[in-house]
Amino acid sequence: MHILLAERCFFGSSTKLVLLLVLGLWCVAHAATIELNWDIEYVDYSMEGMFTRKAIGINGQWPIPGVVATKGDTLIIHATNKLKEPTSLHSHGIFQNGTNFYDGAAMVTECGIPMNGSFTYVVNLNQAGTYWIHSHFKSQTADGLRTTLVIRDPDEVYKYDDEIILPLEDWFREPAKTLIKQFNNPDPHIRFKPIVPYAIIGGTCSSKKRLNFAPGKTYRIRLLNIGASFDFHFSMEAHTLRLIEVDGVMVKERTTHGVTVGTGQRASVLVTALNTTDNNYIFHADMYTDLLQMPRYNPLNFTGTIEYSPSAKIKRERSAMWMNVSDLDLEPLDAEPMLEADQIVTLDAYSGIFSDQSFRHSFNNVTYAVPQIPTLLTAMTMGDYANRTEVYGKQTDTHILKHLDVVQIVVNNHDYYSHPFHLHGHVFQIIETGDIRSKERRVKTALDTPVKRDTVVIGGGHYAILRFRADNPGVWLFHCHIDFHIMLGLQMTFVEAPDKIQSRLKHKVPDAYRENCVAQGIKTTGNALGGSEVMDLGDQDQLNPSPYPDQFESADPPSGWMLISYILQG
Ligand SMILES: *[C@@H]1O[C@H](CO)[C@@H](O)[C@H](O)[C@H]1NC(C)=O
Ligand SMILES: *[C@@H]1O[C@H](CO)[C@@H](O)[C@H](O)[C@H]1NC(C)=O
Ligand SMILES: *[C@@H]1O[C@H](CO)[C@@H](O)[C@H](O)[C@H]1NC(C)=O
Ligand SMILES: *[C@@H]1O[C@H](CO)[C@@H](O)[C@H](O)[C@H]1NC(C)=O
Ligand SMILES: *[C@@H]1O[C@H](CO)[C@@H](O)[C@H](O)[C@H]1NC(C)=O
Ligand SMILES: *[C@@H]1O[C@H](CO)[C@@H](O)[C@H](O)[C@H]1NC(C)=O
Ligand SMILES: *[C@@H]1O[C@H](CO)[C@@H](O)[C@H](O)[C@H]1NC(C)=O
Ligand SMILES: [Cu+2]
Repeated sequence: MHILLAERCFFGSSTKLVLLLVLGLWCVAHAATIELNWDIEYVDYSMEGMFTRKAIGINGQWPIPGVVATKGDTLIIHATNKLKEPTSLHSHGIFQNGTNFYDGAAMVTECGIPMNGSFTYVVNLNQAGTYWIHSHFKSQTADGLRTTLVIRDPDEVYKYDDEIILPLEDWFREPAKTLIKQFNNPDPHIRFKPIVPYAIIGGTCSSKKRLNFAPGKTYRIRLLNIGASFDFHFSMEAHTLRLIEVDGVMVKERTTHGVTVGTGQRASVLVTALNTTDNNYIFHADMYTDLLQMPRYNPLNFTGTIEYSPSAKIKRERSAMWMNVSDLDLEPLDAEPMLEADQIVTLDAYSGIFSDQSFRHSFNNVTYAVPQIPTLLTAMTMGDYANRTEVYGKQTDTHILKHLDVVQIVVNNHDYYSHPFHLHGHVFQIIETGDIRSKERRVKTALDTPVKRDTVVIGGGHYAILRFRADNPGVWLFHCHIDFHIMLGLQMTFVEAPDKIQSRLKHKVPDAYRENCVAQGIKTTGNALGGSEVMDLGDQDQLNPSPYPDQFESADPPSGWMLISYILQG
């Protein structure tokens, strides 16, 4: 029923309202140091008059204005936490090379900013491309603590006249905590209760969104999926897209009619405007809702306007819009050769009912639980024990990487829906993808130069083989970027070169970092439970929830579909 309500605003494009919110929202700066004061606080956000709910905003605003910088700048964010719980800020895709303690992953690389506390993040922006900033404390990203970070390159390879920053976001009526409670319920009737995702495109309701095009000009559209869970497919009627960037990695130009941007991913496309102002057209930002099991509403088709003239009529022109570009078809401009693996880490992603009677996700049957001491502080303070995985706690699912080894990650997704997997501190080469069961696969050969990304979407029942060089000592998470799946345990930890963490990073940690731990009663030394020995972890069950699966779901969609269709129709 509420789907119908939503249609008035979200599934039509008839409204004549002109809202030129786009670039006005984004603050532009060119200085070598960009210094921002961010009060992180609750804001009432009204979804175009349809419903109002609390969002986590900054300085009283939501959507949160984006940051635009130039390669080589330093971004300094003085963050003050005015929420009723801790918080943190993660710069997604930024390597934090030598500054792992500014990566913002709460209880992994820092203790989090306490209530009423503050922290200053100093982020070196020496990578050009399209990035974003979001909370890495529980599910605050889903509640809105997220914005765009664009780093322009003074020596841009591709030429264009103008730039459009187009964040694609899902949004829900319910706060994330309520949804997580639903999603980890063992009872499928509750777990699959229909929920309605809304879309916010470029900071507004898609049907009100105008991309203002001038004849003959070439635009770089920076697409960023900064939502909580769903992939978007972007396409433009009557226009051709030329894909030039994925996740900050410039690629050889590739022509397409559509591009899929999974949660956490970014893509830049060049689009040359048509030569007349006779017509306006439609762009699509269609949302894939596979994991909701509402086949009738998958995809949800959101559309907005490509506007040449406010008085022109919309001309529909459907083409091969559903085309995707496969990662395996892309080549990075830097032409880095394929890496040879030194070390292999296999991660099997399963979900199911765990022994605490809740539905959870897992890698290798371990559902992630936060340690009592941030993993980075454990690595810094445990001397030679830092070389042993036990010290980090079984449920952080820690793998230790040797400095400069090439690491191959094999990810097998045994769920029936896709997950967007993200690695902190690195980009990885995508070497191979395929179907786990049919063995149908696509492989890069040694002569190829595989594309690199920081987030890869792996389809249901599919696998991917990824490689990266461990040349960035630190503690880096690898996790699904669906906020709800992080909360349900689909996350693991790489501790990269513990000896280098101790020799290079330990002395660089700012005082305020430890003070924020002390303020929350979190110890700043010791193993995952705060002990001083490697073996005194005791009963692993102390880290809730208990890790043992009772029953796993199969890679096939469960038979709840009928039920859901019934609920929707009735
Ligand atoms: C934070 O500040 C508010 C307002 O001053 C106060 O009511 C609250 O108790 C403080 N909370 C903590 C944890 O210090
Ligand atoms: C627009 O006109 C110019 C000059 O006549 C031509 O070179 C270009 O190909 C045209 N572009 C399109 C999209 O038709
Ligand atoms: C969205 O468009 C696709 C392709 O035209 C169609 O298959 C699908 O049913 C549409 N979704 C909805 C909810 O109408
Ligand atoms: C494009 O990608 C989406 C999302 O991953 C997928 O659901 C869809 O089937 C793909 N379309 C094609 C034609 O491969
Ligand atoms: C995880 O559980 C699944 C399903 O019970 C089982 O097939 C698999 O072997 C287990 N994997 C590991 C690494 O224990
Ligand atoms: C980090 O910096 C070192 C040089 O100090 C460099 O060799 C390495 O490639 C960098 N790693 C990343 C991921 O940027
Ligand atoms: C760990 O093992 C490596 C290789 O044996 C060694 O070089 C290093 O000093 C050890 N200690 C730490 C903290 O990494
Ligand atoms: Cu996921």
